[in-house]
Amino acid sequence: MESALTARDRVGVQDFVLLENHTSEAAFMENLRKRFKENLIYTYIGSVLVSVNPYKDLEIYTKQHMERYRGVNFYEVSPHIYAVSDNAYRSMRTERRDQCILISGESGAGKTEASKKILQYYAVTCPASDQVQTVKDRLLQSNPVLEAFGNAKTLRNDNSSRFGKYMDIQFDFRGAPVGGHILNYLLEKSRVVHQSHGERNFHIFYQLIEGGDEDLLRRLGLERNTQQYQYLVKGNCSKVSSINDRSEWKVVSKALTVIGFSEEEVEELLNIIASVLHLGNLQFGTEDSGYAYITTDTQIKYLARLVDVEGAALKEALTHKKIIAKGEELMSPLNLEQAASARDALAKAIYGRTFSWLVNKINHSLAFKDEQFPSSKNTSVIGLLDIYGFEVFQQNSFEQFCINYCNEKLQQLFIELTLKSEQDEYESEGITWEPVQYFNNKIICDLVEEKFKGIISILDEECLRPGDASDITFLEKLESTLGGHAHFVTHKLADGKTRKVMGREEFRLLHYAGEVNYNVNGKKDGRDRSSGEEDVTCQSENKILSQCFDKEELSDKKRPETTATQFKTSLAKLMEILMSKEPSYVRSHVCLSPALVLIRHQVKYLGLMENLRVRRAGFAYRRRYEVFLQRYKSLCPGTWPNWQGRLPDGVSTLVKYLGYKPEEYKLGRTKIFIRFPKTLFATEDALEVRKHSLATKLQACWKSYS
Ligand code: AD9
Ligand code: MG
Repeated sequence: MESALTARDRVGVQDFVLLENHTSEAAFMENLRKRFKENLIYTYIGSVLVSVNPYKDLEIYTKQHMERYRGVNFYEVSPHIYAVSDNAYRSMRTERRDQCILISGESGAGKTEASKKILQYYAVTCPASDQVQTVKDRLLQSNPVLEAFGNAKTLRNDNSSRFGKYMDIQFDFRGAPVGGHILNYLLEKSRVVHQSHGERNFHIFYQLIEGGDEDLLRRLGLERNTQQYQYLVKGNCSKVSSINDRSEWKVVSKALTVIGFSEEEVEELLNIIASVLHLGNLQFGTEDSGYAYITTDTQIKYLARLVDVEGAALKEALTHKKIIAKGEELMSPLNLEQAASARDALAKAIYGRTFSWLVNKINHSLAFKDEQFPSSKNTSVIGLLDIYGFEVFQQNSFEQFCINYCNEKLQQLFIELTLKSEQDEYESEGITWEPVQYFNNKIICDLVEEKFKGIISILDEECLRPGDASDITFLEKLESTLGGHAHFVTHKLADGKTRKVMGREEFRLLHYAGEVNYNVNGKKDGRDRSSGEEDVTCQSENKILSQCFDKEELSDKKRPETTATQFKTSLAKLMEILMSKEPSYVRSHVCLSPALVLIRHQVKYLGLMENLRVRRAGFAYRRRYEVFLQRYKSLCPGTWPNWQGRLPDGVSTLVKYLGYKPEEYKLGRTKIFIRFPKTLFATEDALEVRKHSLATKLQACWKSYS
């Protein structure tokens, strides 16, 4: 039999904290490599789960695996996403505190897969009844629907999330899931009308065309050939070997029914999807006057029928712009280029708003319903955050800017909650402590979001300023305000010369995760409203569209908020939500074996080494005295049934009685700090023994050691 020592040599340690040479990056990488070679894709840093994408199906997500992690302490079993799920669940139940699980990592690292595994774990292991089963099914089925409409093939990931998602799962007092709620963040709408080479539009378009039955396609006026649609051919990549659009279509159609979409709603939803494709095929010609006219009447016919508006109104809306002159509304004609851009703007707006409608509809279906669960007034929540990962492409636009800004905010939260708060806490609790240096990316968050002088403020100003504002004036403004900032670079050098490697329409941000050049082309269009073509959608008899395009909102003369500002506000709210919960972290990595070069970079930017150093020097667990005493007082005659003296004295009496060694714990001002998880587990076990009969316990122990 292999000895424990040789086994460790082969498979590495399951917690980086246990590495002998814990501060060396080489040792860290070696441990990751060893484990990955053995298909051990999960490793801990304390309670943070580090994962490496295996890019193959491992037999580690079976029901038996789920059972193995259920109700078991973190360190008793090998690291797993189920251990994190179970731990959050148990903390929620025992401490009645809302939890969140934050999954971060680059695009393609496995965030979405991880969030699905967590949800599956709860669906299988939590208590069930008929009503709970309906909620579980709906929670699970929301995934294929949202992925169909919000994911797409990119160069980095065949199923890349093109929207951010935060999902709350609500549990009742028995720990059964009774509801859910999804918040969605900035869908990458530009993909609807344009895809880079090797990328696709959102999955749903291909699924519909490949999987929809003949009758349906006829009704929608579609051909079973993706090559026919301008919005689907830009990336020259409609077939992807890892994707079966036809079978996915079946999955999505079924999921829509499970969630509770009526036949009529599905029909209207598909009418909209088809009408986006027809819009893409609209062509314009130029009249002698220089203005655009529509040359493809069939498309107009289909469009008018599918979204239920008058063809003439649609034509007018797509070739004219509404202007107000001397208090009067006039329709001013557009030239060819303007008309094409109005068409694309309308397609993006329709798709974007339909996506929000979809999330809304799912939320209605998931909403906790009092009448179904009358005894569950007080619910607790576990939130799952699966947001687009940091990404760099050859060309990076406004959307990459938002995605990467979002990742900066999440890194900031990670720093706040793990590195900084941990060190701050030792200080405030009066625990002696060797501070660990780390890079704080707050400087980059400020660069983007600071009032008046951050990039978003400058963008707002340029977007809303009437007159000569353009992409270039925006860049100039950035240069004059931010030139010289340590994380901001443009083609201009301080001595007035220019940087050869950068285009004139670009600026570069030095993100915590790497450098990215952003193109300012079209940045100014980061507004959510287009000029007037949307008015026509208000007239639509399609129920979804008429809900999406609210007449009152569109006629509101107030300056609309820019998309960037809306995004900034929604991220700030998200941070508040996350801060109010107890977090668990999953840090996922893309794998590029065997070189692991890419991983080294990711380890660096995810701040894992700093995290490890803080963790190693610190304490695995901390509990407020009253919570600790309340939970374990029954284990010591001196503290049972009630401790009358000072809380720290009670805790001290208790832990001495339990045999804690001085190096295992420290007493702070309001909390006890426990260095090793195993100490707390031993205490938890003692509690179990007390709660259950000794015989059952012995049996369980025997099982776990045999
Ligand atoms: V993005 O930021 O949305 O572009 P994610 O979400 O981080 O990205 P995703 O979860 O979609 O990545 O994973 C990418 C692919 O890796 C999946 O489609 C799977 O093919 C593969 N993957 C990820 N995790 C696992 C896993 N635990 N086991 C097997 C996996 N394959
Ligand atoms: Mg994803």
